[in-house]
Amino acid sequence: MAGAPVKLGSILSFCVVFYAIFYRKDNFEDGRLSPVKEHLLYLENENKVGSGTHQPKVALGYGACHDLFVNATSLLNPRDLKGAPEHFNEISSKDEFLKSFTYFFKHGAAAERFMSNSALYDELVEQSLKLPDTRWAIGGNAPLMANRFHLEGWKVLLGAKMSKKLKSYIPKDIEIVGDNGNEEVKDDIHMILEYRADEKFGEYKSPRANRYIMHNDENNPLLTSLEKLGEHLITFSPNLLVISGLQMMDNFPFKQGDKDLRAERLELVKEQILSQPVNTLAHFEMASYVDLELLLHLTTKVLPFVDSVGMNEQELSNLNSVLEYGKVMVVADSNPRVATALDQMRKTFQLIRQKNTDNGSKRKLTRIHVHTLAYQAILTVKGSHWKRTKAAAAKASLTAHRYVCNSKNIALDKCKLLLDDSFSTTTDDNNNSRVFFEATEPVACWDEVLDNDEVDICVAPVLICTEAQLTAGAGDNISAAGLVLQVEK
Ligand SMILES: *[C@@H]1O[C@H](CO)[C@@H](O)[C@H](O)[C@H]1NC(C)=O
Ligand SMILES: *[C@@H]1O[C@H](CO)[C@@H](O)[C@H](O)[C@H]1NC(C)=O
Ligand SMILES: *[C@@H]1O[C@H](CO)[C@@H](O)[C@H](O)[C@H]1NC(C)=O
Ligand SMILES: CC(=O)N[C@H]1CO[C@H](CO)[C@@H](O)[C@@H]1O
Repeated sequence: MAGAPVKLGSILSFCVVFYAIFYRKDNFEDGRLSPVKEHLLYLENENKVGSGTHQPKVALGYGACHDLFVNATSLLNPRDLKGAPEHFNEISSKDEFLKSFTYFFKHGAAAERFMSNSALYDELVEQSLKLPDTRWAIGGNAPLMANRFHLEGWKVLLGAKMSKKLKSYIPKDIEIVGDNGNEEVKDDIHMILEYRADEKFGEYKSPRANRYIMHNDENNPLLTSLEKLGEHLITFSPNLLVISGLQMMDNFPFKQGDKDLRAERLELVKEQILSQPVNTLAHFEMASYVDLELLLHLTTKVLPFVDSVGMNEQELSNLNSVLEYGKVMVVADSNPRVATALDQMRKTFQLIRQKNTDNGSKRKLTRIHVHTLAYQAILTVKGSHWKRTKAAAAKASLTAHRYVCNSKNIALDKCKLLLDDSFSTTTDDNNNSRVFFEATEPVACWDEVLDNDEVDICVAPVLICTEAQLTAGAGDNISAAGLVLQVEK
């Protein structure tokens, strides 16, 4: 659950590098950059929340991990590869590990795999620690989002079982619940095996920079902090509950005979959401899932019961595909047209709304946030609890830039816009509705009727950072930044 790698990391890093190379030259010629920046900042400044007595409260689950960033080609020796690269759902031996790694390396594709062989896993961690460039960081969607809410002045409750050491990465004001206080906790470690574009591994060459993530989690797949979080929710009484980290259950060997532990745990997630009064808004943070059974569980146990969903373009295509066709979509267009993403958002909205009805849910989906390299799109139902959609889209956009450039200031010579001067709002050939993108009014918002409700859709361009410093954790920062302005205490 390396936060980012799971999320938009890989695609983003590739694209950012790509655009950095190809679009540097005409940066300065884009007269839109300066007014776009000024107006996005204006929207952000005009809409501050989370100070003084108006401090809103957020509770986040589940889990945390210690990310170990490792140079993949330094750790592994291509001569150990016996046979052709191959893909496995889970890894149990060094042989499989090398084949699996090489398979994704030669495609430059992001992957996240569970390693069932703990002894081998520990050995690899030990070897990694001997390499000079290996570094630690805190990982997991819940802690990364928690930090962002805290930074924005919220009161934060985090459900995660973590060691004292890992807790030291989290600001003191954030209340962490998950263990019973005196137990010795062993953190789940995620190995983030990084490689650059054009690196060589034996006879193979990576077409682009990416990372292969491996985990051997014990706590995260079981959502071990769920019960403790539940106890604290009663008195904490959050304005917003964020459900994330469920992708750690992907491909985890849960079944023992007829018993399906995963379905049981997810049933408890559902109950946790239902235990909250309806004026506590519930948000589900999507992630990169490949296990169809798990995805189908999400469509019956989580999605019908939340008010909001956040995701990147890959996750949107996958979710849409699962809801519409019952099929996983492993890779999608990494830079979709606005019209395509909006159509998928509409479809996803309607399909989840149908589930709200079928399952007699007290909550209805009223918000979808999709973040892509080029733009942020937020759909909210008018008259729902979600406020300031326009400013939220602007803030998410600024956060995307700041995160990737690793700088609070936005330098125009490091910015690039990918949106054209206008875009279609739908791919429907019979409908030529277009939105004109004005540099002095960069966040375009309009109304539509969907599922008999009036919705407000806002699209903000991203000032894409052309000099990428960081990509890990971007999705978590962006999603949290979008939520920050939308909840009224
Ligand atoms: C890994 O190490 C090799 C050899 O030092 C270097 O060329 C490569 O750039 C490193 N890769 C990453 C992702 O740091
Ligand atoms: C939700 O609705 C679907 C389809 O009608 C049904 O199969 C499923 O059992 C329901 N789940 C719950 C938790 O009510
Ligand atoms: C065209 O699409 C927009 C959504 O972008 C919708 O609001 C509008 O009703 C559509 N018009 C027609 C004629 O279908
Ligand atoms: C640029 C940016 O917004 N980065 C923030 C992402 O979130 C972490 C907290 O998780 C902050 O420390 C970063 O400053």
